[in-house]
Amino acid sequence: MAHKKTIYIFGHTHPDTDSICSAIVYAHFLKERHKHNVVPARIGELNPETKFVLKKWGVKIPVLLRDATGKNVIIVDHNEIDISAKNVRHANILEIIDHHRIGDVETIHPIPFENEPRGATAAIIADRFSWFRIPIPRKIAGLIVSAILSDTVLLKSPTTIPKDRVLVRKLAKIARIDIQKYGHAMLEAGCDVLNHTARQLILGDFKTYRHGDTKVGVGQVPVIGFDTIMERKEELLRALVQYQKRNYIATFLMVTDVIATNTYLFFAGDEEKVKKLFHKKIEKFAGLSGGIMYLPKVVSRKAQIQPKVLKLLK
Ligand SMILES: [Mn+2]
Repeated sequence: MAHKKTIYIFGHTHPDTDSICSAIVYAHFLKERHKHNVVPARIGELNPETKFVLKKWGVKIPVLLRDATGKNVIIVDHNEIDISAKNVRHANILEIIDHHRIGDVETIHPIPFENEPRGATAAIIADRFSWFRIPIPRKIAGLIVSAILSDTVLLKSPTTIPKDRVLVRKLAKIARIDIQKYGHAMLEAGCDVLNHTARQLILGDFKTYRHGDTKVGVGQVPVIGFDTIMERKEELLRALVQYQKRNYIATFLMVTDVIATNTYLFFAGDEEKVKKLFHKKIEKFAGLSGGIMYLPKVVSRKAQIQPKVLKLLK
């Protein structure tokens, strides 16, 4: 048999659990479909939550893809150049599976491009196992459940659809885990605020949205209880204001209590414009632009923050 060129499967930069698990799970699926030249990859360092997940299920950390030039690739969990691999424009994109808004990845040839508003990309991939009647082993079930619970914050995010809930219940049985117990342990592993600088907390899970030359950025830090992190609120806001100076019209940081599902939204940028988007009281600090707003029942960047923030780009 002729040697086939390796196909790298990867999610977005600052990879989260869905990006990493989707790559691993889809590689497993393709191998079951007799495509053996696929390799799950990542384009950044793992966060503590994802490390917990891979350890729990005994799965190797995907290889780091530093540059996509000339590579055959499958893109999961994103379809925007800005958050994709270095030189993805010069890669040969074979397929895209995603649950985010349609972005700006372009291809020369038509390719399979599946985009569905689901709780996680891993949920879309899980459906394929059913269509092709490919059994889902315990480990793969564990990874899919982890990805969905992570992206939907234990199924509480408004991005969760009924199909996702059914899927998680089914797969949790195969994985032999209690959804709540496992989910809490996983989120807790991701809430490591003590060992990070303010800048690391802001950039650990940070997304940039662009329209021409203007850009806004939104980071998110998951916490369990606000006490520890809010002791550092002024330090966090200062770092956010500093980061805005990199030509962002505004930068945001969601500090989200993943159990209580409430968010403190930090922002740096035009206060009047931000005020109009959220209509909330703003806490200010002497000598610091920007401020902090409390947003009860807000957990999802994609569903609850991004649509508002994107208005700043128009
Ligand atoms: Mn995702």
